[in-house]
Amino acid sequence: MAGFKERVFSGVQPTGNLHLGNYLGAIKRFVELQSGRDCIYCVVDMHALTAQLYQPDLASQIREVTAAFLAAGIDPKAHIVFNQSQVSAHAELAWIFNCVARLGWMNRMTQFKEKAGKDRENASLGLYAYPSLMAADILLYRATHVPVGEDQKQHLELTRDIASKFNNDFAAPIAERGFGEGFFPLTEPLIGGPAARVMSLRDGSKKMSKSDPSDFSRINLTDDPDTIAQKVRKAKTDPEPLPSEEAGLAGRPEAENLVGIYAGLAERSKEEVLREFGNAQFSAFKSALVDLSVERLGPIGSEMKRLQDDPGYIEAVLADGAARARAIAAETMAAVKDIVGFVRL
Ligand code: AQP
Repeated sequence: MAGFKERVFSGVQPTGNLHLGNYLGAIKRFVELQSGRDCIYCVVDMHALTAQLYQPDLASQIREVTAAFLAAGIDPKAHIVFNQSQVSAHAELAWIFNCVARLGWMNRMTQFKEKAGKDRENASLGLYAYPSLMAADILLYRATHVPVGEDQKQHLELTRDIASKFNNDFAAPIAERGFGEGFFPLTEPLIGGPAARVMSLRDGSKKMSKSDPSDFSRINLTDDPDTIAQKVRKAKTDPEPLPSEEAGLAGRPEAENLVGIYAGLAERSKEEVLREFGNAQFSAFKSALVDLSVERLGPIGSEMKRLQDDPGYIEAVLADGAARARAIAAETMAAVKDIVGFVRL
């Protein structure tokens, strides 16, 4: 974005069961974006409270996501890795954004509707305000790009709406302070690739998700090779062989999902995968998918376990990242408070 320093920000919730969807849709892409860019990757532990208030294993889940970042190849010296609750400015900016965001905008958020389900009256205010905190996470660092899975697209649109309203409503004090282009960037989502939306292995119409009660619906990053093999072999399919072109995947969500997973792991397009496996039976394709999954995920899972056995190291990484994140956040918040008109003493 013109006028703004290119900066990448993204986060993952420490809600347990990190899975292949989190890896292909987000973490793998975090790793790829590191070269030549300034990246900030956050374990969004304050968001995790919206899933379940008391999580006895929250601290170890925070360490698990950090370990996944590092094991996948994020360099915590060249970039910033930290957990959200260590930088209180996330909550401060979120409050201001709660006053910027309109109820009409929030009421359109489909993730809230899905997660609140039928018992909406009993959902927490935090779950409802989740997208406003997410906008604060991103804009606190005036990030220009956010790699996310497809499920987060609407939240990124809301982030742009919040930035735009803030820039417009406070146009005069923003201009007075020399932020000609607006104070916040209109952040661009980076969504794409063959695995931007990985589906459940048990039901091709449902997203692969940490909270699915069936462990067979997902491949966890810490699954051992035998478990990965069992889950892939049991994955739901249909009776037809694979088509040789992408158009042939229409109306076959389970086949499309497995081909997308293979393509994401192999760093190839679905078209290329089908050129190799077109007309193959699922049994043969699944064997190849098991081999590829074990080859790509095995080293990440074992490195995660090794790192998790050294909580002191993980916490040192988080402490260093938080100190560097706090310094950027403090600059943004000082300017925001001046723009809004708070008295800073
Ligand atoms: N199935 C998926 N396919 C592709 N990307 C995905 N992501 C999540 N699921 C898929 C991406 O992973 C990043 C981190 O997600 P998150 O943990 O912050 O939140 P989430 O989207 O709510 O993840 P889950 O696994 O689905 O958890 P629950 O079950 O709690 O809802 C994001 O970039 C997300 O897009």
